[in-house]
Amino acid sequence: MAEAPEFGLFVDGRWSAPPGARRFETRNPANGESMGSFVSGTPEDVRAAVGAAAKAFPAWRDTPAPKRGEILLRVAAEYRARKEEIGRIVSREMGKVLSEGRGDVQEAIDFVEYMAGEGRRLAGETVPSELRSKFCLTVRQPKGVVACITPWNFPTAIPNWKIAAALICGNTVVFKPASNTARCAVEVVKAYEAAGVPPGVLNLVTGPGGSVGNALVDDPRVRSISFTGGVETGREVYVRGAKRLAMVHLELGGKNPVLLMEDADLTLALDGVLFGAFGTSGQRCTATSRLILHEAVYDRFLDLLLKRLERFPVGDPLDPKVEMGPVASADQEQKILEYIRIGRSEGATLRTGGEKLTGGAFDRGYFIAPTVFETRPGSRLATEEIFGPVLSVLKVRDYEEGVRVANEVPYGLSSSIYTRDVNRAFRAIQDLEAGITYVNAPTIGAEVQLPFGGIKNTGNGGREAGSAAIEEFTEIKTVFVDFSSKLQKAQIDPVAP
Ligand code: UN1
Repeated sequence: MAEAPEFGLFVDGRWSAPPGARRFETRNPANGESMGSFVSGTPEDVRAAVGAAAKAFPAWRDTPAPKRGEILLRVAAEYRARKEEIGRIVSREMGKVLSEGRGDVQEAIDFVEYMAGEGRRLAGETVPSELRSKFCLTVRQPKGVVACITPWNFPTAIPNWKIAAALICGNTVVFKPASNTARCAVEVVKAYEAAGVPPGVLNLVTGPGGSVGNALVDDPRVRSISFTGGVETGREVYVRGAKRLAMVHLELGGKNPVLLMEDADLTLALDGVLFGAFGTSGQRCTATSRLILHEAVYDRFLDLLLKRLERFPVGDPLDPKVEMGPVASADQEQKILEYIRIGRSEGATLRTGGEKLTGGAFDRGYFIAPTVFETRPGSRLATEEIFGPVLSVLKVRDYEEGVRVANEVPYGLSSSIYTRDVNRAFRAIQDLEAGITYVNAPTIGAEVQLPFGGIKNTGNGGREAGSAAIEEFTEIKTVFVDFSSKLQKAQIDPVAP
């Protein structure tokens, strides 16, 4: 087998590998192919990267935002020119099918372009004063050095949601990607390098959460941390950050329902549920992991779903006929198989799948059959995040029960209702406890120009993407300009009409 290409850390505008550095490899989850060898960063590497980011901050902050935007447009052009190449790397390293690999890169392009435009907005407010000859306004200022800690499931899109937003606002960044998509992270950063981002403005440190992640979160020079990942790690990041009063933005899990009512267009819903549940092998925070089915269409829809799954091509993600690739890693595979065992042991009815796929090419990767269980509200299968191709189906009598079941989980990211009743659709928009609600569309597929995030255990109240990203990465400064040439006392001076 060819030697794995070696990649370094990117600190202060240079790729380098500390002499004698420990290394790790990433591998294609479909066949074990090596995707590269990466530096297992240390707390010392983190200190160097934060130092470079801190040094670069004043000049980047003072670069006019529209000029920062021009650099982002060049980043987007790089991704555009290399979309096919990087899309294939995404599919090979993470396992999503190629159309989705390309989509991942497209989402990065969309967001970077959107943020480039923000360079000409970054709006504050102007409001009246209670005194004469006094002007009140707000301006947005960058926070300083920010840490972007990202997951493997959208290995080019999510890093860019954070990095491009942080940079347009004038922050400098230390980027710590999930280890099993380190190669994608290198490609993410290369585009910024090629676009001429000044040294130190964006730094990449690969390596484990225990050393790199914790050192970043604990570094007093890092003002703000943006983290997407699992709830347990998110909670730890929040607590560590809280100890030194850092800002922490969290995007965590989901257990997203499709509420399918008796008047829904079943053909439309069928495509939506299949894509929502089994797209990206169910490894999206937004994946449809619960199908809440009205009893009047329960049997009919379940039959349609199972029939489609009889010929649902699973295999090599680069094969255009394949609809679902492997899951991303051995750990993922174990965790998903464990949930399948839990489902069986708590008495859920397995309708299809429920096993690792074996034989032939399957033996070289982590393939799990698309799995459907009939489950009960409150069961572990129906309430805990699995992050895999496992759909829980729940039967309900009416809309009210459907909403109760939809809301019974500790998460609140995405949600969906299929109905032709416009009144009910609007009620669902009010009733579903989630940061995102789709009407007649699955729970996945958010667009970058709108805020993204959730309630309950999905996060800690913030949103990313859209205009919300600007909130995440700026401080507001309130400014009072008194041009009366005398001391005026707010709340005290009488002002005659
Ligand atoms: C995620 O799974 O963390 O809405 C992000 C979607 C994608 C982003 C998902 N645009 O499904």
